[in-house]
Amino acid sequence: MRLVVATKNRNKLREFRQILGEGFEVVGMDELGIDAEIVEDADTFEGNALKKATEIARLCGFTTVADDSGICVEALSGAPGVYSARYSGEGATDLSNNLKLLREMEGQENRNAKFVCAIAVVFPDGTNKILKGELHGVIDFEMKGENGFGYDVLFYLPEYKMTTAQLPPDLKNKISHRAKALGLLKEFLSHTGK
Ligand code: ITT
Repeated sequence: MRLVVATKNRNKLREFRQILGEGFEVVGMDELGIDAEIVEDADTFEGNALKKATEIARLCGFTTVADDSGICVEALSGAPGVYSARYSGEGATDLSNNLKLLREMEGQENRNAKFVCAIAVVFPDGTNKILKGELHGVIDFEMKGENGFGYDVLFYLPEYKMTTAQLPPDLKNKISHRAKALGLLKEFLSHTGK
């Protein structure tokens, strides 16, 4: 099945390909020559995912999926949440975001956090479905690991004694928030017949 993925994040696209595996032709916006700037102004992951998928589906006419994801930290009242990509402001990078998160967590005893992923799929007939996955962990005291992207270097999983940047990519892609949401998407698609 052909799925257009409405993302500009190459790391997400790579994880989509690894998680969905055979049976799915994952097509990025680059490959279709689409360079739309979508304003992510919803206050939920679901709202932003649906907005991205709807706009790109309208432009390309194919079944389109979008991922809106981020990290929610208990001690920070759920921040950075939907603002994860731009946590440290204009021109934010993974490094500047992680440094800001470490600063905000100084002196915090409660380091519980979760990764959240909302996946929206929009079909050519305009119908849609939203699926969600979460992964629970804690914010580490220093950055560790080379794999993954974003906040993986700070997201520690006590049961594996590693950050998600230290996990082998195939293991992250079995247990992650994105893997859970895409697992539900696969199940949904297998029943819809669209
Ligand atoms: P698109 O909107 O083009 O898909 P984006 O990077 O802007 O790309 P989001 O708005 O969904 O995507 O922001 C998600 C941010 O949350 C991302 O930039 C990372 O900082 C973080 N994030 C999401 N999934 C993650 C993961 O699996 N590991 C680490 N950080 C993650």
